Amino acid sequence: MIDTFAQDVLNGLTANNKYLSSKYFYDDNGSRIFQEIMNMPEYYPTNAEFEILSMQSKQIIEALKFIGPFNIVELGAGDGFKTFKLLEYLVSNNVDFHYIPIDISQEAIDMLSTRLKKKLPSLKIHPKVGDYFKILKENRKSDYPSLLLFLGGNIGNYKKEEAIDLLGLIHKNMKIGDKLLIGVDLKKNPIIIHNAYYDKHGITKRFNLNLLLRINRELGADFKIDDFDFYCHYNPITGDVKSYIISLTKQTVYIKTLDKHITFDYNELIWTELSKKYSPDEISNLAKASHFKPITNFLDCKHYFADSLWEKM
Ligand code: AVI
Repeated sequence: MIDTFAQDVLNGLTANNKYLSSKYFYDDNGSRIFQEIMNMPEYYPTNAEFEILSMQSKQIIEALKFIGPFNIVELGAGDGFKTFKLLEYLVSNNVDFHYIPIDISQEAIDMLSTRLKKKLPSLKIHPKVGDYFKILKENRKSDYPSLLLFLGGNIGNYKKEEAIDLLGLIHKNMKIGDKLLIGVDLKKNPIIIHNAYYDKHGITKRFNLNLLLRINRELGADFKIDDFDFYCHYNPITGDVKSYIISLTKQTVYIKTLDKHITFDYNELIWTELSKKYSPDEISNLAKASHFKPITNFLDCKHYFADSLWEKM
């Protein structure tokens, strides 16, 4: 029996057009490289979303129209860096709410809780580690309405049908009247997007090639990293940033766990990631396709990024 990672690698590398899923980027090393990406000046989503949550907390909370206490449930809370300003605003205005950060990483949740308890001692925090949907299902039983946070623009990493499936699942696990605040990267000057993903420092290249190192380590493969390169391309019409690993030579790689030889042609591509950008109209359509009612978009001053507020009807 091989595990899901091994099976997905086998399916992807034996397909006619090779692919690997970007969800496998985030091993410990990959998560560290992603932190480096978020700290690059060219990677605008981090600052843009931080600005929205820092400057428009009041407007966001007013738009919820919740009467009385409520829950804030954050999917994939991570280090909680973005959410801090929103929480700080609520605590300093004595708003009655409970914060329920969810993450798959125990380490991330522990760090977040320790930090928040220190910085916002009166915050009512109930951290959870594990499956989003199980925890959301539990949360449905709460007497209070909920604001779900799905920040960072992660929805852009899903193809249309996958995004609708995921949002549909989130919708199913919400109560009528609950709200979802979802981070979505916007279509904009293509050069800005190009520079954020095809970065001159080569950090995004390292992020992609780390996936081959992970396959070497976890599945006993013998990828020679120097024989591969990285390419990415933004299509301003569709809004798709597509990232690829390129094989620089005709070569064969052996994957021990799969007992499989994979051959690569000269310049053959492995598609690794989709980072989709949306227009405001496309955001509304995505909300409706997943059975939500779009309420409003909160944008940063440069209109690079949106935190879009939706309601479960
Ligand atoms: C996690 N996700 C929203 C990032 C993005 O922008 O698609 C991952 C990433 N890939 C390359 N740079 C950042």
